[in-house]
Amino acid sequence: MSEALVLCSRQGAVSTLTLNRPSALNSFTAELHRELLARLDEAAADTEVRCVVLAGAGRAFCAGQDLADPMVAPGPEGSAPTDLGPVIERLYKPLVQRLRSMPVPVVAAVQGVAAGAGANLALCCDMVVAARSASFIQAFAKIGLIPDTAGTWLLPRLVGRAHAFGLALLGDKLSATDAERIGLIWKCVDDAAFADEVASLAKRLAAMPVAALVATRHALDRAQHLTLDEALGEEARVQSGLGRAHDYLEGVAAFTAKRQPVFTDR
Ligand code: T3D
Repeated sequence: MSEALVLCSRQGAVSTLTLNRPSALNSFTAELHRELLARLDEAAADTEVRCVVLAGAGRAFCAGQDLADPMVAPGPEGSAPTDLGPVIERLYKPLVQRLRSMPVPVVAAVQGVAAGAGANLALCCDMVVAARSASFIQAFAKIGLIPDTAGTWLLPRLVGRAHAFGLALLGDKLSATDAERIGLIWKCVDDAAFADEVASLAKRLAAMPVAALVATRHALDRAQHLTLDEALGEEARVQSGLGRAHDYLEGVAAFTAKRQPVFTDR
């Protein structure tokens, strides 16, 4: 039997999903898309899961779209051009939407190269931790495309217009150290410390009030389009709901009693 395209493992409340096409640097085929979406759906539906880690097997995180896949590969000269629009609509868009609507925090654990849609897949996650030897490439311009998988939306928000343009137009390899320096990712850690760092971050997030963390994701994203007054109104609205939830009561009770809180909302 062939190996699964997405490996799943569980450590306590942390579910780790590992892209598993190492011979093609975990590049995306339609099958890999389907498997990843299904595994994310399962993690979202499993109330015991409180954090998801997304990783890649072998020497890459993900090299983006598999350019050899007949679904996207240009045909011989003279043949009808391939329409990439439906591929984006049918596969990449739902994947981004799934990631951004996960009911738990999602951590990208980037080892090796993250290129094209693979880079932006990582950037779609709530936090990105990269090994020092990892790198990020907005490879799209090199093959005549624009940054997809939310790249146009994420890049200027993460690093500002100047860096977004530099990364997207040139498509150069950005080291993990520089990715951390310009604010593209949360943290770059030495290779030897990488596994422990990811595991402890994921465990820490899983023990936090994850419903509030997810509400924070949505509030930060929404606020990008709002005036200050609108954002203040949104904060009041969201806080109103969270203030009635178990985790707030538990957090305050634990603080008052000087004990560790046990958060359960999701
Ligand atoms: O097309 C659409 O549907 C639109 C959607 C687009 C989304 C996108 O992601 S577009 C961008 C696609 N990705 C790329 O353009 C990246 C292409 N890959 C590279 O530039 C390099 O492979 C890397 C910089 C990622 C790594 O370089 P290196 O030197 O470490 O490895 P390599 O030797 O180039 O690659 C190793 C193998 O993986 C090699 O296969 P082989 O020769 O050993 O049989 C290579 O062909 C394969 N590989 C790497 N990336 C892809 C790939 N095979 C298919 N698709 C890939 N994207």
